[in-house]
Amino acid sequence: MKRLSVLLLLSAMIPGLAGCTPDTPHMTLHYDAPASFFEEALPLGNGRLGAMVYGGTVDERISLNDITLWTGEPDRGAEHVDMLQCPDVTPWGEAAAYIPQIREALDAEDYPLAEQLQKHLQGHFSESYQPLGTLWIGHPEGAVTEYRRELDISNATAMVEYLMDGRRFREEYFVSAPESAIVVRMLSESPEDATLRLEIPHPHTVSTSDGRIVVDGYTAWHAYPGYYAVNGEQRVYDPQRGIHFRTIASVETDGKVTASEGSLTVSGATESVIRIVNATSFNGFDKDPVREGRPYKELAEAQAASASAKSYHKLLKAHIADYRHYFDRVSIDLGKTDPEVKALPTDVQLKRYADLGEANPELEALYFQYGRYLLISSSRTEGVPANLQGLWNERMDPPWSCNYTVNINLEENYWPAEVTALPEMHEVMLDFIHNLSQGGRATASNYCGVDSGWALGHNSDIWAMTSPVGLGTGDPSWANWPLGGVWLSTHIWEHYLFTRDKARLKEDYAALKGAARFCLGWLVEKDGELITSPATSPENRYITDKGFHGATLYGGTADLAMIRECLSDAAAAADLLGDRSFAEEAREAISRLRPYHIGADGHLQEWYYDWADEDPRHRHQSHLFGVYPGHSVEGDPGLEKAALKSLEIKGFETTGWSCGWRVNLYARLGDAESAYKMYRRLLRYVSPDGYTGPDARRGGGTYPNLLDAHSPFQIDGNFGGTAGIAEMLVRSTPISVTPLPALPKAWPSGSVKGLRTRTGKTVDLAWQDGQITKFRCR
Ligand code: FUC
Repeated sequence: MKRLSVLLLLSAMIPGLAGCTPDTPHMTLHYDAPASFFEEALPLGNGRLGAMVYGGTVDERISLNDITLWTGEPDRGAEHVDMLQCPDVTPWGEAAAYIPQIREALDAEDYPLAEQLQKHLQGHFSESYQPLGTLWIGHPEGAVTEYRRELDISNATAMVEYLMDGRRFREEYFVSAPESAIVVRMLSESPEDATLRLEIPHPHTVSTSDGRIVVDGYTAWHAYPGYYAVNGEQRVYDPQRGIHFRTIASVETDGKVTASEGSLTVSGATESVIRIVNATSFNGFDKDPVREGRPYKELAEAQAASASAKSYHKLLKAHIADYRHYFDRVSIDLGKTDPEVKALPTDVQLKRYADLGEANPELEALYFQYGRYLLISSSRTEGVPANLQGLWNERMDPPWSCNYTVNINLEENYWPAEVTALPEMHEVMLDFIHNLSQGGRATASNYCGVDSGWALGHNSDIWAMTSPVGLGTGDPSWANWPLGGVWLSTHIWEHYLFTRDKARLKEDYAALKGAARFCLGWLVEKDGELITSPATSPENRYITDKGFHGATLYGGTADLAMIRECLSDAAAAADLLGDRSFAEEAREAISRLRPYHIGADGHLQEWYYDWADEDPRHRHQSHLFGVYPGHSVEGDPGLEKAALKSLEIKGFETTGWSCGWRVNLYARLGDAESAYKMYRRLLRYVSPDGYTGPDARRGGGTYPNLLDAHSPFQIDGNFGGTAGIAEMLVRSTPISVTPLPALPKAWPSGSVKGLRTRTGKTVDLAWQDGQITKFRCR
């Protein structure tokens, strides 16, 4: 490799990597110090591989992920339950027998008994998403000045630049989708040394030679969630089971590379390029990753060979072109930020935004586009959607197993997908729904006694597990909720409306119809109306008029809202695809569903009776499903007013994803100022979890790296926030488009291009002093 000494000139030649000035057209997150915590590091990803860049000057840390690296094996339903040998679990095949008993208890208004019996309808927990490891790069020590760390979301590249004892260093990073590789380039003005080491937290072997580190490892074949261990065991390993992987890190340099045990030393280099590839044996949700696994070693070798055959610039050019193909579809301008404020590091801007209530429309627009960036970066692997943390996780025992939580979180991840023109990313989730609909048949039958269609509880994993969780000891408020498939399936019709892709709808129709069939089998009649029994309203608890605090009831509003939506989507799809009798059957059921009720406080009633809430400000608000993401409240002024009242009771203090949801709810209800207030609340600065200084700020909001703080980190709030801005700017139904339905005073003038609508059309829009100056539907 030729020596490069004119470092700055070189970086200025590379689009997207040039030093950033306040006027740069690129959207960047930028910082004046390395990250000490995960919540300060910068996420990069190609939809399968992920990297978190810390930008350290002495010890550079890059956390690595592969979205297909999970614990576990294909979900085996019945066998799984028996295998666990948990004393509290009802044996497979016997759970549904409890349903008539629960219904009886509910008919007799014996809520404590119904609550207790619900525990018989609980199966195993999901498996856990795993980190791949960490690449450590050791650099010489010295005094650091002029430090800058940056993530350019217009190009999906990161860079770090600084002077070390007056010598300039620069590192550039990206994760290429066309090449399936993480690429790091290290540049220095004078010849320098560096050491490279891969730290892998799984059982593994490592070999080093010819400028390469090769790791072969495997994950646990089973893991229990952090809040549940059997015999103190969290993970169970067996070299003959579980997902296997090979990671290869190779270095190309103008210096010299020497290999020693597990590490590589580069000496006397001004330019080195590191390429990291990884392949796993995961071969689909229903394939044993050992016996039927992908040839991961060969795949990794082929990827390494392909990436090594291309120059850095070629790799970079292909990466940027690939990324911009998606990212450039939408542009937004919400107004200009004071250039002095914009020049401040992103974390400082975020703090001032919260503390001073400062106007910062460019930060608001950056957060919007960041959600799109994150979705493109984490959702491009067939059948493996973005999980609770997208794909960025460093922990072996991550919060909530970093799984798919379906009583809001997974769906919220995909709210921005269609409206911000990323339908390809959404298709990854639609493939996952298809997988769920397979095992979900046994779940519907075993846990719900419904022998048509499919059902899913509130958790899933890469194995598309569908059983309700809890192992017989879970609290029914979260463990007992079989409507995951019903909610998820509404994404199928949304995708059709936005894309008008009838061929894709045909592929997905069986899953949508299966979810609707489950609804028809699960509904029961009470006083001439169709309701669910038992029901829960995700994670909320009521207080009955007799003072009982519980979660199990009949006729919960959330269930009925989701069922209404699913049935009406299925009926519309059936019409389109000529399945007339099913359309009729679904519509007949809709006409008999118990309608919404308005409570004595003027709020949209969550429970069958107008009971009090145990926690009236609870983060979940599933009874408002019909407002957003559903469509059954829109256009009914009485219900809209009641929904607003419910939101008023809930207030503005809540977790990250809940803030994101409420932005959308307020926007859909046309309350622009509350939507904006909620958006600002979502962007409230939260300290990294590990930071313990006296000024630490906790709660829901946004971390320094603009990732969403539930807290802990959960990516759903980012996606909810992005969808929320879109919802404030354009509202659509299958036959109408409303520009600026919830424009706040804070954005008097601006423009947005490329938002998509349920009419199948794309919208470009500009406004000045609150008045629309341009509106184009194309
Ligand atoms: C649901 C939420 C929690 C969290 C978890 C992953 O259970 O109630 O707040 O988001 O999912």
